[in-house]
Amino acid sequence: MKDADDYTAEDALIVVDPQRDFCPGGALAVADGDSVMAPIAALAEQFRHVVVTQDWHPAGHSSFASSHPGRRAFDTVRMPYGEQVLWPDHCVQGSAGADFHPDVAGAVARAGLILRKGANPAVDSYSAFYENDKTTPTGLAGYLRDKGVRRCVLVGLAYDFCVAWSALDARRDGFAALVLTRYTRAIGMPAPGGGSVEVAEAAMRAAGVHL
Ligand code: VGL
Ligand code: ZN
Repeated sequence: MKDADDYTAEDALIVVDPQRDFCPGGALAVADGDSVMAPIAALAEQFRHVVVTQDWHPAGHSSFASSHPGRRAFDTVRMPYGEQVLWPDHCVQGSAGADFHPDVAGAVARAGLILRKGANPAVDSYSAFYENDKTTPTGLAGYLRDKGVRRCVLVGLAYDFCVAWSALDARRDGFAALVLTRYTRAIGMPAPGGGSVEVAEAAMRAAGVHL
């Protein structure tokens, strides 16, 4: 594990979606997700650059199973931009579930940028860098480059979706990427031939993400 002195001004801590809806009691709860919040807040004190992302969907978002009659949460559908998992309604703009978990407040306070994503009703956005069409940038890469950042250190929720996709896109945009798995928790969708954690980890390793 890394010591404090290992982080430099060329590192950015990217705190992915540390929101109530991804914690126990929330709409898309990740088991044990709340347990990483206070540790992330402490970790953030070691970084010059902190970015916090916030999943921020309009009501009726196309990633919600409720927007697809006859479909259920965790089904997969074909969207114009590719395969999309359908989720329970979550992180609706302005809702209590979209708020940051109170235990991560210290990291939010240190953030130079709070990046909201998933606001386009027609396209989901797991990654902090690109919408799920893998084409529409959020602007994060430019922000980080302007700050002189060369490495993204990623933590938060959920490991197998928004953290993994963000790490992959960090690599795609030319950043080194380190996921501190102790500060993440996974949704963990089972699937024949490899669940979401296995798929995400294989992709991250292939892309040169350090775990
Ligand atoms: C996430 C599913 C839907 C995440 C966000 O933060 O990993 N997962 N929206
Ligand atoms: Zn979402």
